[in-house]
Amino acid sequence: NAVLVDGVILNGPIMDSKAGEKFVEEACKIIMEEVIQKADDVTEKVCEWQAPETLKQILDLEMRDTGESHQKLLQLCRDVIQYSVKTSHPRFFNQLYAGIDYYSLVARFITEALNPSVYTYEVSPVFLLVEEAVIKKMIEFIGWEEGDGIFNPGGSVSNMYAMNLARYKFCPEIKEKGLSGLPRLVLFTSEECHYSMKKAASFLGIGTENVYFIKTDERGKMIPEELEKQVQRARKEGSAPFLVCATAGTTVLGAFDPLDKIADICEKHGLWLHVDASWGGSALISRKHCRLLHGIHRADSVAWNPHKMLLAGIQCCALLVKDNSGLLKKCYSAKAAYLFQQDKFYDVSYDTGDKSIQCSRRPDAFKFWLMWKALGTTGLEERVNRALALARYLVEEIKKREGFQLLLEVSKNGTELLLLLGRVAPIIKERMMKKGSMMLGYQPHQGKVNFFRQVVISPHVSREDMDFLLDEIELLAKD
Ligand code: ABU
Repeated sequence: NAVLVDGVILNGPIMDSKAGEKFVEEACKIIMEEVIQKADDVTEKVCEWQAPETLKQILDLEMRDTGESHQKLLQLCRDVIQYSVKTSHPRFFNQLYAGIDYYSLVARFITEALNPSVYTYEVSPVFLLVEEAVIKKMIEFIGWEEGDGIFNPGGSVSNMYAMNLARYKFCPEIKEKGLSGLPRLVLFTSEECHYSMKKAASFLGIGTENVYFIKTDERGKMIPEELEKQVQRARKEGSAPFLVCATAGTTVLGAFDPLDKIADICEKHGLWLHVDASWGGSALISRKHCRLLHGIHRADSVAWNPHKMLLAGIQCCALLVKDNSGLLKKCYSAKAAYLFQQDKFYDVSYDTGDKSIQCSRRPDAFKFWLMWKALGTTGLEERVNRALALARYLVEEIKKREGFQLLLEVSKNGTELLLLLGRVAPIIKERMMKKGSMMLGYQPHQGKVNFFRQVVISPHVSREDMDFLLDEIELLAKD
Protein backbone atom coordinates (compact mmCIF):
# COMPACT_ATOMS: atom_id res chain seq x y z
CA ASN A 1 0.00 0.00 0.00
CA ALA A 2 2.74 2.44 -0.99
CA VAL A 3 1.52 6.00 -1.62
CA LEU A 4 2.95 7.36 -4.83
CA VAL A 5 2.88 11.07 -5.70
CA ASP A 6 4.57 12.23 -8.88
CA GLY A 7 6.30 8.83 -8.95
CA VAL A 8 7.75 9.30 -5.44
CA ILE A 9 6.98 6.81 -2.64
CA LEU A 10 5.89 8.81 0.41
CA ASN A 11 5.60 6.01 2.98
CA GLY A 12 8.07 6.39 5.87
CA PRO A 13 11.06 8.69 6.05
CA ILE A 14 13.70 8.80 3.31
CA MET A 15 16.48 9.19 5.83
CA ASP A 16 18.04 6.41 7.88
CA SER A 17 18.14 8.03 11.34
CA LYS A 18 20.15 5.30 12.99
CA ALA A 19 22.90 5.48 10.37
CA GLY A 20 22.80 9.28 10.57
CA GLU A 21 23.19 9.25 14.36
CA LYS A 22 26.11 6.84 14.09
CA PHE A 23 27.77 9.10 11.54
CA VAL A 24 27.38 12.13 13.83
CA GLU A 25 28.82 10.14 16.73
CA GLU A 26 31.86 9.03 14.78
CA ALA A 27 32.44 12.48 13.30
CA CYS A 28 32.24 14.01 16.82
CA LYS A 29 34.88 11.52 17.95
CA ILE A 30 37.17 12.73 15.16
CA ILE A 31 36.53 16.38 16.10
CA MET A 32 37.34 15.53 19.72
CA GLU A 33 40.55 13.66 18.88
CA GLU A 34 41.85 15.77 16.02
CA VAL A 35 40.83 19.29 17.01
CA ILE A 36 39.85 19.66 20.65
CA GLN A 37 42.39 17.34 22.29
CA LYS A 38 45.20 18.78 20.18
CA ALA A 39 44.29 22.44 20.73
CA ASP A 40 47.02 23.13 23.29
CA ASP A 41 49.67 20.81 21.85
CA VAL A 42 52.62 22.80 20.50
CA THR A 43 54.20 19.67 19.04
CA GLU A 44 51.37 19.62 16.48
CA LYS A 45 51.63 21.73 13.31
CA VAL A 46 49.65 24.98 13.04
CA CYS A 47 49.05 24.21 9.41
CA GLU A 48 49.97 21.58 6.89
CA TRP A 49 50.60 23.75 3.89
CA GLN A 50 49.76 22.45 0.41
CA ALA A 51 49.64 24.41 -2.82
CA PRO A 52 46.05 24.80 -4.14
CA GLU A 53 46.51 22.36 -7.03
CA THR A 54 47.88 19.64 -4.74
CA LEU A 55 45.18 20.25 -2.14
CA LYS A 56 42.48 19.94 -4.80
CA GLN A 57 43.81 16.47 -5.59
CA ILE A 58 44.09 15.40 -1.95
CA LEU A 59 40.58 16.52 -1.01
CA ASP A 60 38.61 14.88 -3.82
CA LEU A 61 36.33 17.91 -4.21
CA GLU A 62 34.13 16.46 -6.97
CA MET A 63 30.43 16.08 -6.08
CA ARG A 64 29.06 12.96 -7.81
CA ASP A 65 25.63 11.59 -8.74
CA THR A 66 25.94 8.85 -6.16
CA GLY A 67 26.61 9.56 -2.50
CA GLU A 68 29.81 8.39 -0.82
CA SER A 69 30.01 5.81 1.97
CA HIS A 70 30.19 6.91 5.59
CA GLN A 71 33.67 5.49 5.76
CA LYS A 72 34.76 7.73 2.87
CA LEU A 73 32.98 10.73 4.38
CA LEU A 74 34.71 10.23 7.73
CA GLN A 75 38.03 10.13 5.92
CA LEU A 76 37.05 13.38 4.15
CA CYS A 77 36.31 14.91 7.56
CA ARG A 78 39.77 13.85 8.74
CA ASP A 79 41.34 15.34 5.58
CA VAL A 80 39.49 18.62 6.01
CA ILE A 81 40.76 18.88 9.59
CA GLN A 82 44.28 17.82 8.65
CA TYR A 83 44.73 20.46 5.96
CA SER A 84 42.89 23.28 7.72
CA VAL A 85 44.71 25.89 9.76
CA LYS A 86 44.51 25.14 13.50
CA THR A 87 43.43 28.55 14.75
CA SER A 88 43.23 27.10 18.27
CA HIS A 89 46.96 26.24 18.22
CA PRO A 90 48.94 28.31 20.75
CA ARG A 91 51.20 29.50 17.93
CA PHE A 92 48.50 30.82 15.63
CA PHE A 93 49.10 34.57 15.85
CA ASN A 94 47.90 35.48 12.37
CA GLN A 95 44.57 37.26 12.94
CA LEU A 96 42.61 39.13 15.56
CA TYR A 97 41.08 35.87 16.75
CA ALA A 98 42.74 32.70 18.04
CA GLY A 99 42.46 29.92 20.58
CA ILE A 100 39.61 27.80 21.81
CA ASP A 101 37.02 28.43 24.47
CA TYR A 102 35.38 25.15 25.47
CA TYR A 103 32.11 26.72 26.64
CA SER A 104 31.46 28.81 23.57
CA LEU A 105 32.37 25.75 21.53
CA VAL A 106 29.68 23.70 23.25
CA ALA A 107 27.24 26.57 22.71
CA ARG A 108 28.07 26.41 19.01
CA PHE A 109 27.49 22.66 18.94
CA ILE A 110 24.09 23.21 20.58
CA THR A 111 23.01 25.91 18.16
CA GLU A 112 24.27 23.97 15.15
CA ALA A 113 22.21 21.01 16.34
CA LEU A 114 19.08 23.04 17.10
CA ASN A 115 19.44 25.19 13.97
CA PRO A 116 17.39 28.16 15.15
CA SER A 117 16.93 31.52 13.46
CA VAL A 118 16.77 34.51 15.74
CA TYR A 119 13.92 36.66 14.51
CA THR A 120 10.78 35.73 16.40
CA TYR A 121 10.14 34.59 19.95
CA GLU A 122 8.06 31.71 18.65
CA VAL A 123 11.04 30.02 16.94
CA SER A 124 13.84 31.29 19.19
CA PRO A 125 12.44 31.91 22.67
CA VAL A 126 15.64 31.11 24.55
CA PHE A 127 18.08 32.72 22.16
CA LEU A 128 16.12 35.99 21.96
CA LEU A 129 16.12 36.30 25.74
CA VAL A 130 19.81 35.41 25.84
CA GLU A 131 20.60 38.08 23.23
CA GLU A 132 18.64 40.65 25.23
CA ALA A 133 20.54 39.75 28.42
CA VAL A 134 23.95 39.86 26.73
CA ILE A 135 23.24 43.20 25.04
CA LYS A 136 22.10 44.63 28.38
CA LYS A 137 25.32 43.52 30.04
CA MET A 138 27.52 44.89 27.23
CA ILE A 139 25.69 48.20 27.47
CA GLU A 140 26.45 48.26 31.19
CA PHE A 141 30.16 47.91 30.45
CA ILE A 142 30.02 50.76 27.93
CA GLY A 143 28.54 52.87 30.69
CA TRP A 144 25.14 53.71 29.19
CA GLU A 145 22.10 53.62 31.42
CA GLU A 146 20.05 52.08 28.67
CA GLY A 147 20.32 51.21 25.03
CA ASP A 148 19.58 48.75 22.28
CA GLY A 149 21.57 46.42 20.05
CA ILE A 150 21.77 43.57 17.65
CA PHE A 151 24.27 40.79 16.91
CA ASN A 152 25.61 40.83 13.34
CA PRO A 153 27.80 38.75 11.07
CA GLY A 154 31.01 40.72 11.57
CA GLY A 155 32.36 44.06 12.74
CA SER A 156 32.25 45.38 9.17
CA VAL A 157 28.50 44.82 9.14
CA SER A 158 28.13 46.48 12.57
CA ASN A 159 30.00 49.51 11.22
CA MET A 160 27.73 49.63 8.20
CA TYR A 161 24.66 49.41 10.45
CA ALA A 162 25.98 52.32 12.49
CA MET A 163 26.73 54.45 9.42
CA ASN A 164 23.24 53.88 8.06
CA LEU A 165 21.67 54.50 11.46
CA ALA A 166 23.55 57.77 11.89
CA ARG A 167 22.40 58.85 8.45
CA TYR A 168 18.81 57.84 9.23
CA LYS A 169 18.92 59.91 12.41
CA PHE A 170 20.28 62.84 10.36
CA CYS A 171 17.63 62.55 7.63
CA PRO A 172 14.89 60.01 8.51
CA GLU A 173 13.10 60.63 5.20
CA ILE A 174 15.91 58.73 3.45
CA LYS A 175 14.20 55.44 4.30
CA GLU A 176 11.28 56.23 1.97
CA LYS A 177 12.67 58.86 -0.37
CA GLY A 178 16.12 57.46 -1.00
CA LEU A 179 19.27 59.40 -1.72
CA SER A 180 18.00 61.93 -4.27
CA GLY A 181 17.70 65.44 -2.96
CA LEU A 182 20.11 64.92 -0.10
CA PRO A 183 23.04 67.26 0.48
CA ARG A 184 26.54 65.82 0.13
CA LEU A 185 26.92 63.79 3.32
CA VAL A 186 30.40 63.56 4.82
CA LEU A 187 31.78 61.33 7.57
CA PHE A 188 35.09 61.36 9.39
CA THR A 189 37.32 58.57 10.54
CA SER A 190 41.02 58.15 11.14
CA GLU A 191 43.52 57.08 8.51
CA GLU A 192 44.07 53.98 10.69
CA CYS A 193 40.39 52.96 10.60
CA HIS A 194 39.24 49.55 9.46
CA TYR A 195 38.71 49.25 5.70
CA SER A 196 35.03 48.48 6.30
CA MET A 197 34.47 52.23 6.57
CA LYS A 198 35.21 52.64 2.87
CA LYS A 199 33.13 49.59 1.99
CA ALA A 200 30.15 50.84 3.97
CA ALA A 201 30.36 54.33 2.45
CA SER A 202 30.43 52.81 -0.99
CA PHE A 203 27.67 50.27 -0.31
CA LEU A 204 25.36 52.87 1.26
CA GLY A 205 25.74 55.31 -1.62
CA ILE A 206 27.63 57.86 0.46
CA GLY A 207 30.74 57.49 -1.68
CA THR A 208 34.29 56.83 -0.60
CA GLU A 209 35.33 60.40 -1.51
CA ASN A 210 33.02 61.59 1.24
CA VAL A 211 34.93 59.73 3.90
CA TYR A 212 37.41 62.24 5.28
CA PHE A 213 40.40 60.47 6.76
CA ILE A 214 41.82 62.26 9.77
CA LYS A 215 45.55 62.30 10.44
CA THR A 216 46.86 60.17 13.29
CA ASP A 217 49.77 60.63 15.65
CA GLU A 218 52.90 58.47 15.69
CA ARG A 219 51.04 55.72 17.62
CA GLY A 220 48.10 55.65 15.21
CA LYS A 221 45.57 57.62 17.26
CA MET A 222 43.26 60.16 15.64
CA ILE A 223 44.41 63.75 16.25
CA PRO A 224 41.34 65.63 17.55
CA GLU A 225 42.58 69.04 16.31
CA GLU A 226 42.80 67.58 12.79
CA LEU A 227 39.23 66.31 13.15
CA GLU A 228 38.03 69.78 14.13
CA LYS A 229 39.78 71.26 11.06
CA GLN A 230 38.24 68.71 8.71
CA VAL A 231 34.72 69.23 10.08
CA GLN A 232 35.12 72.95 9.50
CA ARG A 233 36.49 72.31 6.01
CA ALA A 234 33.47 70.13 5.17
CA ARG A 235 31.09 72.82 6.39
CA LYS A 236 32.88 75.46 4.33
CA GLU A 237 32.54 73.23 1.28
CA GLY A 238 28.77 73.25 1.85
CA SER A 239 28.57 69.56 2.61
CA ALA A 240 26.73 67.97 5.50
CA PRO A 241 28.88 66.27 8.14
CA PHE A 242 26.85 63.67 10.02
CA LEU A 243 29.15 61.06 11.57
CA VAL A 244 32.51 60.55 13.23
CA CYS A 245 33.80 57.02 13.52
CA ALA A 246 36.50 56.63 16.13
CA THR A 247 38.42 53.39 16.57
CA ALA A 248 39.17 51.62 19.84
CA GLY A 249 41.87 49.16 18.86
CA THR A 250 42.97 49.76 15.28
CA THR A 251 43.49 46.68 13.14
CA VAL A 252 47.21 46.98 12.51
CA LEU A 253 48.66 49.10 15.32
CA GLY A 254 46.06 48.44 18.03
CA ALA A 255 45.71 52.17 18.71
CA PHE A 256 42.87 53.63 20.77
CA ASP A 257 41.55 57.02 19.60
CA PRO A 258 41.08 59.69 22.31
CA LEU A 259 37.34 59.21 22.68
CA ASP A 260 36.65 61.99 25.18
CA LYS A 261 38.20 64.69 23.01
CA ILE A 262 36.50 63.31 19.91
CA ALA A 263 33.17 63.26 21.77
CA ASP A 264 33.65 66.97 22.61
CA ILE A 265 33.96 67.76 18.89
CA CYS A 266 30.94 65.61 18.04
CA GLU A 267 28.85 67.36 20.68
CA LYS A 268 29.97 70.80 19.48
CA HIS A 269 29.02 70.04 15.85
CA GLY A 270 26.02 67.80 16.52
CA LEU A 271 27.62 64.71 14.94
CA TRP A 272 26.82 61.06 15.66
CA LEU A 273 29.78 59.35 17.35
CA HIS A 274 30.31 55.72 16.45
CA VAL A 275 33.16 53.79 18.06
CA ASP A 276 34.51 50.81 16.17
CA ALA A 277 35.64 48.82 19.20
CA SER A 278 35.47 45.53 17.30
CA TRP A 279 38.98 44.69 18.47
CA GLY A 280 39.49 46.78 21.59
CA GLY A 281 35.98 46.67 23.09
CA SER A 282 36.81 43.65 25.21
CA ALA A 283 39.27 45.78 27.22
CA LEU A 284 36.12 47.25 28.82
CA ILE A 285 35.88 44.04 30.85
CA SER A 286 39.27 44.74 32.45
CA ARG A 287 39.39 47.17 35.37
CA LYS A 288 43.08 47.60 34.59
CA HIS A 289 42.74 48.38 30.88
CA CYS A 290 39.25 49.88 30.45
CA ARG A 291 40.82 53.34 30.69
CA LEU A 292 41.95 52.77 27.09
CA LEU A 293 38.34 53.42 26.11
CA HIS A 294 37.77 56.35 28.42
CA GLY A 295 34.85 58.39 27.10
CA ILE A 296 33.14 55.53 25.26
CA HIS A 297 29.95 56.18 27.24
CA ARG A 298 29.58 59.38 25.20
CA ALA A 299 29.29 57.42 21.93
CA ASP A 300 25.97 57.00 20.12
CA SER A 301 26.90 53.55 18.89
CA VAL A 302 29.60 50.96 19.45
CA ALA A 303 30.73 47.91 17.46
CA TRP A 304 32.23 45.23 19.76
CA ASN A 305 33.32 41.73 18.73
CA PRO A 306 33.65 39.25 21.61
CA HIS A 307 34.90 36.69 19.09
CA LYS A 308 38.23 38.49 19.01
CA MET A 309 39.96 39.08 22.38
CA LEU A 310 37.43 37.06 24.40
CA LEU A 311 37.36 33.92 22.17
CA ALA A 312 33.59 33.68 21.83
CA GLY A 313 33.98 31.98 18.43
CA ILE A 314 33.51 33.43 14.97
CA GLN A 315 31.23 35.21 14.55
CA CYS A 316 30.12 37.05 17.65
CA CYS A 317 29.72 40.76 16.91
CA ALA A 318 27.35 43.26 18.45
CA LEU A 319 26.29 46.71 17.38
CA LEU A 320 25.19 48.58 20.49
CA VAL A 321 23.19 51.77 20.30
CA LYS A 322 22.64 54.34 23.02
CA ASP A 323 19.16 55.28 21.79
CA ASN A 324 16.42 53.35 23.52
CA SER A 325 13.45 54.89 21.77
CA GLY A 326 13.33 52.32 18.97
CA LEU A 327 15.60 54.11 16.47
CA LEU A 328 17.21 50.84 15.37
CA LYS A 329 13.84 49.30 14.62
CA LYS A 330 12.47 52.42 12.91
CA CYS A 331 15.55 52.54 10.69
CA TYR A 332 15.60 48.89 9.68
CA SER A 333 12.12 47.43 10.02
CA ALA A 334 10.13 46.28 7.00
CA LYS A 335 7.21 44.80 9.01
CA ALA A 336 6.85 41.57 7.02
CA ALA A 337 3.32 40.42 7.84
CA TYR A 338 4.06 36.72 7.33
CA LEU A 339 6.70 36.73 10.07
CA PHE A 340 6.03 39.63 12.43
CA GLN A 341 2.27 39.30 12.88
CA GLN A 342 1.04 41.89 15.36
CA ASP A 343 -1.86 39.78 16.64
CA LYS A 344 0.16 36.88 18.05
CA PHE A 345 -0.80 35.36 21.40
CA TYR A 346 2.38 36.60 23.13
CA ASP A 347 4.17 39.92 23.64
CA VAL A 348 5.42 40.70 20.13
CA SER A 349 7.99 43.18 21.40
CA TYR A 350 10.12 40.03 21.81
CA ASP A 351 10.08 39.52 18.03
CA THR A 352 13.20 41.63 17.68
CA GLY A 353 14.33 40.32 14.31
CA ASP A 354 12.94 43.29 12.39
CA LYS A 355 15.73 45.45 13.87
CA SER A 356 18.10 43.51 11.66
CA ILE A 357 18.87 43.91 7.97
CA GLN A 358 18.97 40.12 7.84
CA CYS A 359 16.02 37.79 7.91
CA SER A 360 17.57 34.52 9.11
CA ARG A 361 20.10 35.22 11.83
CA ARG A 362 22.35 33.01 13.93
CA PRO A 363 22.13 32.98 17.74
CA ASP A 364 25.64 34.39 18.16
CA ALA A 365 24.99 35.91 21.57
CA PHE A 366 24.46 32.44 23.04
CA LYS A 367 28.12 31.37 22.79
CA PHE A 368 29.22 34.55 24.55
CA TRP A 369 26.54 34.05 27.20
CA LEU A 370 27.51 30.44 28.00
CA MET A 371 31.19 31.41 28.16
CA TRP A 372 30.40 34.38 30.42
CA LYS A 373 28.26 32.14 32.67
CA ALA A 374 31.16 29.65 32.87
CA LEU A 375 34.03 32.07 33.48
CA GLY A 376 32.25 34.93 35.16
CA THR A 377 33.28 38.52 34.53
CA THR A 378 36.49 37.92 36.48
CA GLY A 379 37.44 35.03 34.20
CA LEU A 380 36.94 37.21 31.13
CA GLU A 381 38.89 40.00 32.78
CA GLU A 382 41.75 37.61 33.51
CA ARG A 383 41.80 36.63 29.84
CA VAL A 384 42.19 40.27 28.73
CA ASN A 385 44.79 41.08 31.39
CA ARG A 386 46.88 38.06 30.52
CA ALA A 387 46.83 38.81 26.77
CA LEU A 388 48.00 42.38 27.38
CA ALA A 389 50.65 41.26 29.88
CA LEU A 390 52.03 38.77 27.35
CA ALA A 391 52.14 41.52 24.71
CA ARG A 392 54.06 43.68 27.19
CA TYR A 393 56.49 40.82 27.84
CA LEU A 394 57.09 40.42 24.11
CA VAL A 395 57.77 44.15 23.70
CA GLU A 396 60.42 44.02 26.44
CA GLU A 397 62.01 40.92 24.90
CA ILE A 398 62.14 42.54 21.45
CA LYS A 399 63.86 45.58 22.95
CA LYS A 400 66.54 43.32 24.41
CA ARG A 401 67.11 41.18 21.35
CA GLU A 402 69.66 42.09 18.73
CA GLY A 403 68.35 42.12 15.17
CA PHE A 404 64.75 42.96 16.20
CA GLN A 405 63.17 46.41 16.23
CA LEU A 406 59.75 47.67 17.30
CA LEU A 407 57.79 49.22 14.44
CA LEU A 408 57.11 52.43 16.31
CA GLU A 409 60.84 52.94 16.63
CA VAL A 410 61.53 52.43 12.92
CA SER A 411 61.94 55.61 10.87
CA LYS A 412 59.51 56.27 8.00
CA ASN A 413 62.22 57.16 5.51
CA GLY A 414 63.32 53.63 4.75
CA THR A 415 67.05 53.21 4.64
CA GLU A 416 68.40 50.68 2.17
CA LEU A 417 68.76 48.16 4.99
CA LEU A 418 65.12 48.65 6.00
CA LEU A 419 63.94 48.21 2.42
CA LEU A 420 65.94 45.02 2.26
CA LEU A 421 64.45 43.90 5.57
CA GLY A 422 60.97 44.52 4.14
CA ARG A 423 61.68 41.76 1.63
CA VAL A 424 62.63 39.34 4.39
CA ALA A 425 59.20 39.16 6.08
CA PRO A 426 57.44 37.37 3.17
CA ILE A 427 60.28 34.84 3.03
CA ILE A 428 60.07 34.14 6.77
CA LYS A 429 56.30 33.81 6.42
CA GLU A 430 56.66 31.28 3.61
CA ARG A 431 59.13 29.25 5.63
CA MET A 432 57.02 29.22 8.81
CA MET A 433 53.95 28.08 6.88
CA LYS A 434 55.77 25.36 5.00
CA LYS A 435 57.27 24.14 8.26
CA GLY A 436 53.94 24.57 10.07
CA SER A 437 55.64 25.91 13.19
CA MET A 438 53.57 29.08 13.62
CA MET A 439 51.48 31.66 11.78
CA LEU A 440 52.09 35.37 12.04
CA GLY A 441 50.89 38.14 9.70
CA TYR A 442 53.05 40.76 8.04
CA GLN A 443 52.22 43.93 6.19
CA PRO A 444 53.64 47.25 5.05
CA HIS A 445 52.00 50.22 6.67
CA GLN A 446 51.79 53.98 6.05
CA GLY A 447 55.18 54.26 4.35
CA LYS A 448 56.86 51.66 6.53
CA VAL A 449 58.21 48.45 5.03
CA ASN A 450 56.84 44.97 5.78
CA PHE A 451 56.82 44.12 9.47
CA PHE A 452 55.27 41.39 11.60
CA ARG A 453 52.08 42.10 13.54
CA GLN A 454 52.00 39.88 16.61
CA VAL A 455 48.52 39.25 18.02
CA VAL A 456 48.23 37.67 21.48
CA ILE A 457 44.82 36.36 22.50
CA SER A 458 44.60 32.69 23.45
CA PRO A 459 44.80 31.65 27.14
CA HIS A 460 46.82 28.67 25.91
CA VAL A 461 49.64 31.01 24.94
CA SER A 462 52.44 31.34 27.45
CA ARG A 463 55.72 33.21 27.89
CA GLU A 464 57.45 30.21 26.29
CA ASP A 465 55.46 30.78 23.08
CA MET A 466 56.60 34.40 22.99
CA ASP A 467 60.22 33.25 23.33
CA PHE A 468 59.60 30.60 20.69
CA LEU A 469 58.23 33.23 18.31
CA LEU A 470 61.41 35.29 18.44
CA ASP A 471 63.72 32.24 18.32
CA GLU A 472 61.79 30.83 15.37
CA ILE A 473 61.93 34.09 13.37
CA GLU A 474 65.66 34.16 14.00
CA LEU A 475 66.02 30.53 12.96
CA LEU A 476 63.91 30.89 9.81
CA ALA A 477 65.81 34.00 8.75
CA LYS A 478 69.32 32.93 9.66
CA ASP A 479 70.61 32.72 6.08
N1 ABU B 1 38.49 43.07 11.32
C1 ABU B 1 39.07 41.86 10.91
C2 ABU B 1 40.50 41.86 11.25
C3 ABU B 1 41.22 40.83 10.54
C4 ABU B 1 42.61 40.70 11.04
O1 ABU B 1 43.40 41.58 10.83
O2 ABU B 1 42.93 39.73 11.67
